[in-house]
Amino acid sequence: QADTVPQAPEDPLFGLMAAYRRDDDPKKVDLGIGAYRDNNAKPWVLPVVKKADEIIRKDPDLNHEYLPIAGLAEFTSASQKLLLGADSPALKEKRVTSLQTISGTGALHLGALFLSKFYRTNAKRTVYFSNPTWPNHFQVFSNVNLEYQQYPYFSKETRGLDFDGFIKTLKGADEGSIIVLHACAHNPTGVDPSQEQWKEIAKVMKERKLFPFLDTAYQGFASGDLDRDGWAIRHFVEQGFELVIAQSYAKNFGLYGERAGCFHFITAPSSDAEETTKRVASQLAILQRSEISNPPAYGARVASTVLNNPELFAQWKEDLKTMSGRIIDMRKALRSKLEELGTPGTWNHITEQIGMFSFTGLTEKQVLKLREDSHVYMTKNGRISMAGLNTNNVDYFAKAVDKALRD
Ligand code: PLP
Ligand code: TYF
Repeated sequence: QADTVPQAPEDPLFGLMAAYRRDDDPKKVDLGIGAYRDNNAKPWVLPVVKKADEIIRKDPDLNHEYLPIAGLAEFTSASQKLLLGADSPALKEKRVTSLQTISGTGALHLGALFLSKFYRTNAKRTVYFSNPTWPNHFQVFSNVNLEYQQYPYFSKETRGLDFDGFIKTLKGADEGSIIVLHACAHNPTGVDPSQEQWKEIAKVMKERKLFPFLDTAYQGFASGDLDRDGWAIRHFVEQGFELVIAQSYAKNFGLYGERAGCFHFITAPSSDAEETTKRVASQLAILQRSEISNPPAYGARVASTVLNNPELFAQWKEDLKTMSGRIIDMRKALRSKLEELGTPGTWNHITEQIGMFSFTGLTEKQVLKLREDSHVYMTKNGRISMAGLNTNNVDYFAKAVDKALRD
C-alpha cells in the first residue's frame, strides 16, 4: 500500500541547515534559522533560564507526573498576564481561556483545529496570511482543511509595509474571514505596522467583521520591551474582538526545543461571555486530550518560575535587552559597512526593520551566488537571521554582499 505515497519535498529551512553543516569552509556564515546566537555564533542559554533550572532541580517535591490537560496553571495564568497586562478587563471578566501547547506551532494548530470544527461565522472560513509569511502557516492551516488566501504586506519598492494593499484586501474580504496577524517582529520581513496603522487595521477588521488570529513568537525580542511588543495584541483586545492568540516562548526564553507555548481564546464582552468561555474551554480540552493528552512539563516550569518571580522577571528583561541589543548593534554595523563600501542600492531598511530577521532585497540568484562564492547561508527569499551576524563576521558578510551585487 505504501508504495503509493509520493515523496514530499525536504523542508527548505532544515535543508539549508544541513547544507551549512556539510560545508567545511572555516569562513562559513549561517544566517538561516531564526534562533539567537551569541557573539561567538553559539546558542545562548539565558542566564535567567539557568537560574530557574537550578531552582526547579532543587525542589525536593519535583516529580514527573503528568500535567493537567490544559497544562501548568501557574504558567498559563502568567502567560495571560504577560500578553494582556495583569489588570486586563478581559481577565477580570473571565473572558480568557488558555491551554499550554507544544510551543507556538502547537498553539497555531490547536487554534486552527478549533476553528475548523466550530467556526461558523463564514461558510468558507477562509484564512488570510500576510504575503510573505512564515511558511509553516500554510501547512498548519491546510492540515485542518482550512482554505487560505494572502493579503499584500511587503512592498518591494520601499522594503516596508504595503499598507494600502493590506487595507484594501481586508476591506474586500468576506465577512467572518480569519486574518492571521504577526503581533510583532514579522517573520520573514522584519516589517511591522506602526501603532497608527494597527489602529486602522483593527478598525477595518471590526467594520468588516473579520476574526483576528494573532501569532506572537517574538514578544520582548523586537524592541527589548515586553509592553511595547505586546501593544498590538492589547489594542485588539481593547477593541472588544472575539479573537485567538498563539504564543511561543521559543525565542524570548531561548527554550526552542523545550516546546513551551500557550493558546488563548478571548470571548467578546457580553452578558454571557463567561459561560461561552467555559464551553470553549471544554471543547479545547477534548481536542488537546485527543492529540497530546497533556503538554510537556520542563519548558513551562522554567518559564513559569521566571514569570512568577519578580526578581527573575527583572533579570529576564535584562536578558531580552542583551539579545535585542546585540541584534540592533548588528543592524547598525551591517548598514554602515554596506554604505561605507558603496554597495549598490540603499540600506536604510536594514536598521528600520526589527526583530530576528531582515529582508535584504537580495534575489534568489544573488542568494545562491553568496552561498557558492562566500559560504554564506540564507533562505532563497533573501531573508537573513540577524542573530547569525557578530563582530567577527559582519564585515566579511558585507563584503560578500558587495561582491555579489557587483558581479
Ligand atoms: N510563528 C512565527 C511567525 C514564527 O516565526 C515562529 C517561530 O519561528 C512560530 C510561530 C513558532 O515557533 P515554535 O513552534 O518553535 O514556537
Ligand atoms: O523562520 C524560522 O527560522 C523558523 C525556525 O519549530 C523554526 O521557522 C524552526 C523550528 C520550529 C519553529 C521555527
